[in-house]
Amino acid sequence: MIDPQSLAARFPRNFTFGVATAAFQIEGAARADGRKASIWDAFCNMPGRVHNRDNGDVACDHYNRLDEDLDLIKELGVEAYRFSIAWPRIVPDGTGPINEAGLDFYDRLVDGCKARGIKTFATLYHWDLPLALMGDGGWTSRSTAIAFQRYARTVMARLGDRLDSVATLNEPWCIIWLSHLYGIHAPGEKNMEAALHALHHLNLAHGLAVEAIRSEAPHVPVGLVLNAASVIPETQSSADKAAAERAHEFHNGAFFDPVFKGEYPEHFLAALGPRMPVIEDGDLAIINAKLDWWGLNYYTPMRVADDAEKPGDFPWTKAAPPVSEVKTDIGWEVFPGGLSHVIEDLYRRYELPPCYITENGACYNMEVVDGAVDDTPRLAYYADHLSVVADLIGKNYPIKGYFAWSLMDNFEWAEGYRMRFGLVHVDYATQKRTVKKSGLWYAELASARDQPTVRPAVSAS
Ligand code: IFM
Repeated sequence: MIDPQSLAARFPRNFTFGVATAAFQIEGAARADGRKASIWDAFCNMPGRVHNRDNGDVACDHYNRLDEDLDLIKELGVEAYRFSIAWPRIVPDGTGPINEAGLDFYDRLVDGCKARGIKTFATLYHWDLPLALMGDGGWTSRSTAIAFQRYARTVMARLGDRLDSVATLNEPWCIIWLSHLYGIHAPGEKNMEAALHALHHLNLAHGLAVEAIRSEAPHVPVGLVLNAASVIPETQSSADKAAAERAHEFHNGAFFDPVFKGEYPEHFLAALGPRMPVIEDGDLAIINAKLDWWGLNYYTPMRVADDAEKPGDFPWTKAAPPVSEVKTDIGWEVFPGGLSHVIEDLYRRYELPPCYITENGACYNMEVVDGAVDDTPRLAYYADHLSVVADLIGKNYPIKGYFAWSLMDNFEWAEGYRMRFGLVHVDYATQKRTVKKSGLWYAELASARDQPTVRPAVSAS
């Protein structure tokens, strides 16, 4: 087992270690205090969409266990908590009346963090679009971007004085391709036109939200969290390398290029531009607003090969087999080298601000045995990926912090509750939390920089 103390010693003293969650995945209380349905509530109700027809009605009951869970974060010894704010709690219909009770909950969350000395990293959108907005087409409609700007302004006016950081969106790739083209996430659309419309309106929503954040709370550093693909060609053939470039444009460039260069990628635009919505004058300047930071969510590489028959739409690639035999319980290849690959590649392609690793972690489904959870493979995953982060910092990449995904087991979207990513085990029948072996290890790591010789006072349950 990698010694957490010596790993911690490889990070600068001002490096932030944190844990991350998202509202729909943990809060539950789906109908409490004025919250209305999101697209995920509806998706969960549709047969065949979510494993076991699991839903977010109760989840980890975090809404009702807020203080207990904030105590848990404190016990883990981390400096920061990355959470998301549920739009359907704040503006239940997406537009129209503001729900004060929803804001009150996040007031308590933020104050609770502050009282415990935990920094607050809020994300405004982690996929729970108010269902009412689907009446206008959801993200395919420009009006959703306008509604998001108003929601962002509302949140920042109320919480901005106590946030240490804010992200507009979590993982645009999932919101667009996974949800509007591959049909796996809500709203379950499988249509390129829909995806391309949603793409531009989501990018615009990001830019409009940056404007709103800066006008309401100019002191709060603002960023965007991207699950950039670590695109690796199967071979070094020119066909596979060209395929990897196309894959980069499609999976990364569609988001990075407008945000960091103010344009859509060349080949992407040539192939798909005619099916995009009208890009109004000024849109790209809004989207291209300078950011204070960006977040990378990394789990596994994307290996691609050329698809010589060029079926269907750009980018005409096919999946290449994994190189490592090691996989997590969700079937994702474990390859820490993909993390350094994607960071090095993206800093070569773009002028990027400082970075936080806003998510990294592993799915292993070990259960509690005699009051403990032995999830050694998760611990090894963390140690190996954190070691890569330390190497990157050693090479002067500006990585400022790392958030483990996730604080606790939670609703893993289309996989329901069967896939577990937590440092803390959740027994969904009793809501009992049990810190796993990986959680105890992460607590030692996070606490090590402040008190190099003192072990954190955290127990397994
Ligand atoms: O659980 C998700 C999270 O909501 C977004 N990033 C990836 C995680 C694991 O799939």
